[in-house]
Amino acid sequence: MTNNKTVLSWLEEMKALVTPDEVVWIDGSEEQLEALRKQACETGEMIKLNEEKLPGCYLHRTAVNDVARVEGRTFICSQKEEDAGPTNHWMDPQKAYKMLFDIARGSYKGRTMYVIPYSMGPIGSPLAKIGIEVTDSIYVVLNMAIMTRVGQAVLDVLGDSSDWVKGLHCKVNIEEENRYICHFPEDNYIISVNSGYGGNVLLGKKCFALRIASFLGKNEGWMAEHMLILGIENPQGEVKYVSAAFPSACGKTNLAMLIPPEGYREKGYKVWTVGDDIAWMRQGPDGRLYAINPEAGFFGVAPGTNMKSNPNALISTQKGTIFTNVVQNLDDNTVWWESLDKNPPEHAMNWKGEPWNGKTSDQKGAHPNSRFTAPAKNCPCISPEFENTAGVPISAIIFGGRRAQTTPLVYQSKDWNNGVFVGSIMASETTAAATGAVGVVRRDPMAMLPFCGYHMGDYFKHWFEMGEKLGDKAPKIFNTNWFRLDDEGHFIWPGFGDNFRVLEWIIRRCEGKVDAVETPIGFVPKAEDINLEGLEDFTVEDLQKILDVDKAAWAKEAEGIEEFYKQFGDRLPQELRNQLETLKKNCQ
Ligand code: GTP
Ligand code: SPV
Ligand code: MN
Repeated sequence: MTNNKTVLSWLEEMKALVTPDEVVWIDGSEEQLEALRKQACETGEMIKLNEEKLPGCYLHRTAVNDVARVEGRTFICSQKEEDAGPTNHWMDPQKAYKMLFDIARGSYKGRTMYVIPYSMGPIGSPLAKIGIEVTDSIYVVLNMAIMTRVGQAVLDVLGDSSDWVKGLHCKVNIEEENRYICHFPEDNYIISVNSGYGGNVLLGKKCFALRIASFLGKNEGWMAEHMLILGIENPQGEVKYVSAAFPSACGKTNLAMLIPPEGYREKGYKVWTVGDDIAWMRQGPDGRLYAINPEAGFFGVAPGTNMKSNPNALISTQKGTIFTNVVQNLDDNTVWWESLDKNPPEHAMNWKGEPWNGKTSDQKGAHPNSRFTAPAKNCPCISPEFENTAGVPISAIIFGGRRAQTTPLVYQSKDWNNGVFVGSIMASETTAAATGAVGVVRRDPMAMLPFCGYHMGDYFKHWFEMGEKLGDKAPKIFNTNWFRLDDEGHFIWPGFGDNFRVLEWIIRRCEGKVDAVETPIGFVPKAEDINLEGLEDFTVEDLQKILDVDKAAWAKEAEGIEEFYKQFGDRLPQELRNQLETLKKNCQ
């Protein structure tokens, strides 16, 4: 497959370490993938679903102790501990290599080593990067073949270059105590052991495209962000692109595939999906910021996805998709998850593979972090620019989180530097995407807390440097919160497709076409400038409630921010301290 010496010698090393019976290169051909699907079904690793209703679709169940990212067992192994920063777990690289190689040693015995050459980004794009993942899991191979571009073409583009990222994955035996997801940013190396869950083992995704790539981006002057990318087409056929960073399970896939509400659609408004999770962004020749989606598929949250909330996502999963930890409907061998429809199957298996009756059980059938792995090309609103090697120009960057209170529906930062501050103070209630308590407010700067591969103080500095470079061509920065609750604990804002009403305001702000109200935290819309036409059960008074900026609450928020900032010590850019002082003054 390749004569690349750096690749071949590393693979020799890996073979000697994990001692497989056989080595199989993934060439990207449909024949090879189909043979692997068959094999996985024979061993029970995957279940083939109803070919008529869900052609080319499969179900996989992970071990019950292996259902989400494990942040406590995720490490940045930089030479110096201080370079990993206070928000990452750190391990000495020499110690980590030894420990991981000891765990990996001999672990492929009796099994096959799959070698996956993959490209993050369109193959050959100047913005793309290459990785090689070695794994003993067919599930990983088949997911990587959806989520990334794999096969011979990648090696052809790589040629003799040593510019690629090594990835070793060993399932071993899914012991939680010995589960490690380790990154060696200075060596372009990722090692993941004792897990079979997506975010821990599809090494192109969070491990490479965010943790390793954020480090590369800092050194090379570009950005790797936990952001969706979408295009908004207006009735004149002009498309403006925005990227948005929300923490895990806070609405990126939903916003990326949004269908504008009735009224807008008739006028010709449309949303195009470029990406739903990760953006790589670089200054283009015209000085603007350009983004590509390094992925080729969607690893989306299943529960909550339905024909009303996100029809485009649901349609994307109707063929060639792998479902993980959802309900299996035994009557017709299809899948189900909470809120897919109002008709849960009675004769079914829950995500653990136990008999489950959706009509009578008081237990959830699908795991809250159950997922679908769907090819991007299935998506009805996939952007015509999806394969554009140059990327798309970004007009606005949106930060957002899940906050029951305090944060308004939308506000605009005063300028880039204030926008970096807004990103740095992001906070959100935790979700099922990572193990641990759900619903606890934590600070999650730029939605990158679990994904920044180096010191977060330096990451903030990098954002300021990017702003300087971009100057007046920099995207405008906004913050949104779809998740304000009323006194009874219901979401006030209808969300989903209706978020288009907020996107419209954002674009009009970028074009300088609409005024706003200055508040202590930034510019908030005048209530009359958010179009509420066609909304039922949502009044202008409701809107005013969620546009409100409560000075006392923000003064309290400022205290929390000050506390949060302390851990960064001298590596916190002075500019952020200044911004915080301004906020405090504004709230007096
Ligand atoms: P990751 O893949 O983990 O990065 O998640 P994500 O950011 O792509 O989140 P996703 O779009 O999958 O949404 C996660 C959950 O939030 C789902 O249960 C959605 O139903 C819910 N959600 C998304 N958008 C909205 C919204 O506008 N309002 C409300 N109330 N819920 C939403
Ligand atoms: C997230 O948790 O942000 C995800 C899913 O997108 S995972 O691939 O598990 O990271
Ligand atoms: Mn994500």
